[in-house]
Amino acid sequence: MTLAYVALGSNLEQPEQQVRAALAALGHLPGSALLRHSSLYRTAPVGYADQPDFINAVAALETDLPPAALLAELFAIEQRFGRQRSFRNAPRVLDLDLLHYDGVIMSEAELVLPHPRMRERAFVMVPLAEIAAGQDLPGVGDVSALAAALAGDGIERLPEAG
Ligand code: PH2
Ligand code: MG
Ligand code: MG
Repeated sequence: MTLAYVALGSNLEQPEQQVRAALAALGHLPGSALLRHSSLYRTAPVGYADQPDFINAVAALETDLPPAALLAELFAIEQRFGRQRSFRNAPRVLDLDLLHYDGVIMSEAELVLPHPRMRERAFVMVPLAEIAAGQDLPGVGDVSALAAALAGDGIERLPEAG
């Protein structure tokens, strides 16, 4: 079994519900178990600004699936949720990004691990620090320190219930 971290994001069609439903879907992946997930966060769009705020979260999975198979399962969930691909950083019903897969470092057209932009993104690192506090992830660094350096960067934690 391998520990993998997945980022969730949505900014269309009731994003909070999309993210909660996607967390449930991650819990049903074959050969995998959802170990824990962060709170949900409301975050300002990064990259392409003229779009609604996002809801973001990060999940920790334990999985038997190799990275490419896990990625294919994540794409399949995005498809089921009605993801349309138009332009880079366009608004979306659901985005599932494989952030980190144990210590695997790879750079292929379909998949780069760890996720190449995760260290700069508060909407990834702050939720990740909630579930991986104090960890030094290979290829990433000290999660809590990286998150602390970015915290407050257009992100707000949502209350637990609802
Ligand atoms: N995802 C992007 C680009 N910009 N901004 C926020 N706040 N949240 C995201 O999930 C996000 C983004 C590309 O996937
Ligand atoms: Mg993404
Ligand atoms: Mg993606």
